[in-house]
Amino acid sequence: MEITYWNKNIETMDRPAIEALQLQRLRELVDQSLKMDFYKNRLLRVGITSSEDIQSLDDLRRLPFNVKDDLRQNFPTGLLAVDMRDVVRVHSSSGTTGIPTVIYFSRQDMDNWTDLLARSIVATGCCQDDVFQNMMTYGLFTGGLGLHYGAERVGMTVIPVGGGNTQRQVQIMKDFKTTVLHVTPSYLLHIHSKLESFETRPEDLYIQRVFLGAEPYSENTRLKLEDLYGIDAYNSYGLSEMNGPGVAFECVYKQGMHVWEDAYILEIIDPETGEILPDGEQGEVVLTNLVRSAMPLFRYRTRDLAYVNSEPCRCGRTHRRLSRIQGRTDDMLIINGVNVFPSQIEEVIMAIPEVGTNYLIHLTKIGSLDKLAVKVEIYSKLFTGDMSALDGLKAKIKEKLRASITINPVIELHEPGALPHSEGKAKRVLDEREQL
Ligand code: DLL
Repeated sequence: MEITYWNKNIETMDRPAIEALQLQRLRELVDQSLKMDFYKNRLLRVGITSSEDIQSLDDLRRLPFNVKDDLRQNFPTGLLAVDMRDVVRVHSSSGTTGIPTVIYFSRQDMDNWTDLLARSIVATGCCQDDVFQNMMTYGLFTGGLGLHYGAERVGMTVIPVGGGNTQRQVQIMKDFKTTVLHVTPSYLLHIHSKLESFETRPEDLYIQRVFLGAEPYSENTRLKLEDLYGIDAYNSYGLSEMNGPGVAFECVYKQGMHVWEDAYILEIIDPETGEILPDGEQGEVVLTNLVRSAMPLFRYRTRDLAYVNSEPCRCGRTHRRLSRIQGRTDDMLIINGVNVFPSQIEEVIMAIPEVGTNYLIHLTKIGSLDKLAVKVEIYSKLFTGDMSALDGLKAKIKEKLRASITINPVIELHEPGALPHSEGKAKRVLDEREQL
């Protein structure tokens, strides 16, 4: 396989060089943070008074963690490290669960972020010849504009469609012979269920590669999408607090996402104790942004659960890889006392060929017992009126789920389009236990 790099020197740096660069940048970050009231108080409390206190990367663990609430409490400008006139971009989380979290970028920050995205895009084998259709929402969400700038820097032909309007998306794919898509996995699944109504077959499209991210999805969903469209799908991870996308991205080998370690320090911790876990063990992802001048942020607890693969990658990149996000510390469901991650359910149902492109996990309560219903859309050709075939399919899904999650779910089969769908991040769980 041909391997292309955006910045070969940095991407293939040996480990000691990466760590030396991280240490230098960490020390700069500490000095910069000591100039800000919020961080200064926290750092002084743990006895850090200057970058002299950071002698090795191990000293990172002396720094306190930061969490989403710290950003909220400092809304809107408490964590801004520069004059507002030096800020060239603001992004923010949607704020649907409370006060939004705001992220500021200086011109240098924008340049660094864009470069990380260009690097990510080239790692998947894309180049200037590609036509890039960006179906992520433009606006305060980082998914749209982030990749937009990165793709332009690579020199791809960028089509900034944004999310939604499925028929137009498909028409644009055909008109401009789009070769690369950026989209949430749930929306790409949904688009497939609509193709027939637009008299389009996947073979009529020119898509070769797709960047999937912004929401959790299982390996079986990736395989299903690759199969349905005949594409290569690459996992892309990031979060607004760490700029947005471009924290970690898969290379052509698709065996985990390279975390750009010249720009971020990655730690995996035990979410209960805060103890740092060795490579290979699953825990909470903690990230330090080493190159953001307008809004420094260190040891940020993401709540995402994953593990690190430090084996060398065949692509030659030396930056360690992050596994698929296995779930979030705050999305684990406790169903009649059993811990279940929605991703476990998705992993099972997406491997069943009859299951279509949408599903919903619905939780209710009957008396004191939790009831789990898994609603799945199946392909319309299966609704032939043969009830015993449908009953057989239900039983099959139920049995596979029971074997995996040890809970007996109720299975509902639906026609394509019957369940709510999203054009951005999907809401896969409807938990109505509290209200009942
Ligand atoms: O979703 C940034 C992004 C945009 C990433 C486009 C990739 C592509 P937020 O809205 O702040 O930022 O949401 C961040 O989304 O903490 C994860 O829980 C989840 N997430 C993002 N990428 C993935 C992924 C963007 N590849 C939150 N797999 C993160 C699983 C993901 N979860």
